[in-house]
Amino acid sequence: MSELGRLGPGALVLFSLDATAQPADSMLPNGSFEEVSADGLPEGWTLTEGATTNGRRASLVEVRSDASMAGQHSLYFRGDRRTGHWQAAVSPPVPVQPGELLMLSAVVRTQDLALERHQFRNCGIGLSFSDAQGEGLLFTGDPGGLEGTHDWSSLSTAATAPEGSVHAQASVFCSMSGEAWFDDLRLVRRPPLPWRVTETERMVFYDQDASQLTEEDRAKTLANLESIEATLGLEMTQQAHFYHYRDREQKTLYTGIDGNAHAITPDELHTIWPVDHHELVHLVASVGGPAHSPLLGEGLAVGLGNDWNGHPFEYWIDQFVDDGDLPALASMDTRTEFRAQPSLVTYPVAGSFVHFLIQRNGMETFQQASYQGHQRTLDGLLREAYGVGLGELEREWHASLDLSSDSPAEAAQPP
Ligand SMILES: [Ca+2]
Repeated sequence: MSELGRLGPGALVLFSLDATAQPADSMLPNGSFEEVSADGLPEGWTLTEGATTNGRRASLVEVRSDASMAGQHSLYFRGDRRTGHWQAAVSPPVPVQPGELLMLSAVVRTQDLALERHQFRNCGIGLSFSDAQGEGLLFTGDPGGLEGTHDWSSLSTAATAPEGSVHAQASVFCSMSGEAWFDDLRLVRRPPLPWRVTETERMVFYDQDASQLTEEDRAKTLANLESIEATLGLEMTQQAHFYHYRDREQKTLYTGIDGNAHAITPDELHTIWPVDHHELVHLVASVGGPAHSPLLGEGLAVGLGNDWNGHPFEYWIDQFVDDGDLPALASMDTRTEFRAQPSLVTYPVAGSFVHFLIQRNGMETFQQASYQGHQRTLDGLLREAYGVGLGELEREWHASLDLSSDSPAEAAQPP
């Protein structure tokens, strides 16, 4: 699965995923934005500056009735390349107890959302906790930020109220060009999972009676951490936190993120597998900087594993070629494009291509490409690091796999 970043000033944070859980009883006042104040804002909510970029205008935030998922209204955001002050809407404070697990969910639809100039890839929801003095203790969120136009999609995030928490607040923000409508924000409590904690020098493992990790499992993961660090020439300075879930359903319910495993940079991984390699690659790689290209980022996490779902990459590539659905790499450039295709195809393809890149010029050149500025295309990233573009490298990659010169890359289109 993917890498997500915690929200923070200037953080590059990735996408939303469909959460299956739809809680019934929300603690959040006016989370559907049906009560509107005289100034066109949701009753009880306030606006604050969520981010600043170069530009003079403030983004537009108002309750609208041209689209809604629940009731008649939604909360609308609009900005463009001239916007410099990106407004966030913050809910009234909700009383919480330390140790409570809270999950925030919402839906969002977008129109022509795009990341321009120095904007931040955020168009989602946040959950913050504060103490009795109103000091912030924790901020987490689902950054959303899917580029393009999307119908109503789920956002969700979960967090345990830290020690000293008195209040939680939900926020909605968008710091990208385009339009976004948010609706149906819900905040619900969940009973905390009965974690058993095993602390080692490098990692802290969390499991439950229903999801026991063995000593051997932990040892394998720790050995993976060391070997990944050696391969990447990077070292995690803080302990990594390894959360092990009973199954995918439990993981989705408690993290708000569907999928078998995911990493949250800089130091968390959540998984249903007893031993991890893939997510640790994301965490260690993030020490060097954020991976701007999903193809390179996921490709590295898969590529260092040397196989995919029990078979070498060649096995999968051969199958895609036989089936005529080996995608052109250019069709996997942006996160939206990457995610629009089945992960059973994108992951082994990315893994194989990155494996080839590392064989070709070594890890340092690959990392140079990975950590370039986020405004560039994959072709631009590669050109700067390798001196040749995506097309040429793709041809060489095909040749290295003994694919015929009339490979289907030109013809293949994303589904
Ligand atoms: Ca509504």
